[in-house]
Amino acid sequence: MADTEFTPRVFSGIQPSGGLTLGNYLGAMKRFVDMQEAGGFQTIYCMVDLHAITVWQNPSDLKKNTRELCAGFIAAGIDPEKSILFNQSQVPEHAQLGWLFNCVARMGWMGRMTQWKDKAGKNAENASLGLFAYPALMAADILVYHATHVPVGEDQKQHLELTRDIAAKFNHDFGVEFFPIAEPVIEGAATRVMSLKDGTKKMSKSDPADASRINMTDDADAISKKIRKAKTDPDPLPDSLKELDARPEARNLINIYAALAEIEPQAVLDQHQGALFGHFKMALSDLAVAKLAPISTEMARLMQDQAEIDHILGRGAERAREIAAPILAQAYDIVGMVRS
Ligand code: AQP
Repeated sequence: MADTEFTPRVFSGIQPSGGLTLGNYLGAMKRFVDMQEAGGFQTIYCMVDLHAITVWQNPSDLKKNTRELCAGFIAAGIDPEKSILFNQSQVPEHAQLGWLFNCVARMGWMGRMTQWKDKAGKNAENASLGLFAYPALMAADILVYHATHVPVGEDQKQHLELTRDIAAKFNHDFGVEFFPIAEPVIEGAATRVMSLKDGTKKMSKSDPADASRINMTDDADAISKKIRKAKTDPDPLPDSLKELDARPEARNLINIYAALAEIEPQAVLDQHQGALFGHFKMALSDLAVAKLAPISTEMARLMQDQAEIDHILGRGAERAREIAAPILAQAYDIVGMVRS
């Protein structure tokens, strides 16, 4: 079955494993909004709470972070009428298809995942089985909707390749062409936003150092202070991107500026070449505050009505199940489960 026979459908998710960061926003959420608005796709966005618990989450924080993430999606421009917006655990078909994929994926495939190696570290014996199986559940998240396009940051590229391998192996093993081979959509200047303290490390919501990231709940003062204190170097900005190859912190700030201003990184250099970082950081800080403060204000407003957020999540889950349930039923039938 050719890809074109599948309904063009976008799926992506974000873990409620902490507060939303600028990395999640620029690398994922902002592009989710673009795909919602582009038309031509049905868009499905998920708070992947089952993924979050692959490492320890305090239960009350998990609930708060899930609702805050939902508020973040809406404040950033996801319209729960245009897109389907829900949390993963309210759609049991994800975990049910995930089990089939646990039986399709191979241990060796999982063991090669860099995120597994990074997160389990030297203490793999003590890591949860869920952390190891994470990419099989991620494949189920995508394929339970027969999603054809998956917008993600660069760090998820390897997991997306594994999703394609799982779909292909399932189709091959059972002699069907049932699951689409989903396309990763990794685009823009900010596919990998780096830590403000170390330009070689990804900006991450679970980094213990708060100064390493901009949180989407940070107010104008906090955003300015973090940008002012971001690690840089004493050299002025060059006129070509090539000259930033050995200056990862400088390159990161240029990429952030470009993504926020929706221009190419080279255009940022064209505007600011010769500037010292003291000056450039002021311009970046003004831009970041102008773009992010309205989102954090709206998130705070939405968070005051928890019942409304829960209602949106519940309604989104119902709509998601309408798509997922028949696809899961067909997958179970293909595998040979009696459906009576
Ligand atoms: N720094 C980043 N730059 C660009 N994109 C990023 N994403 C995450 N960090 C960056 C993208 O955001 C989406 C959701 O990510 P996730 O929450 O599922 O998990 P993650 O990639 O592991 O993000 P974090 O912030 O690092 O979470 P923790 O600390 O809990 O592991 C994905 O599309 C991701 O690519």
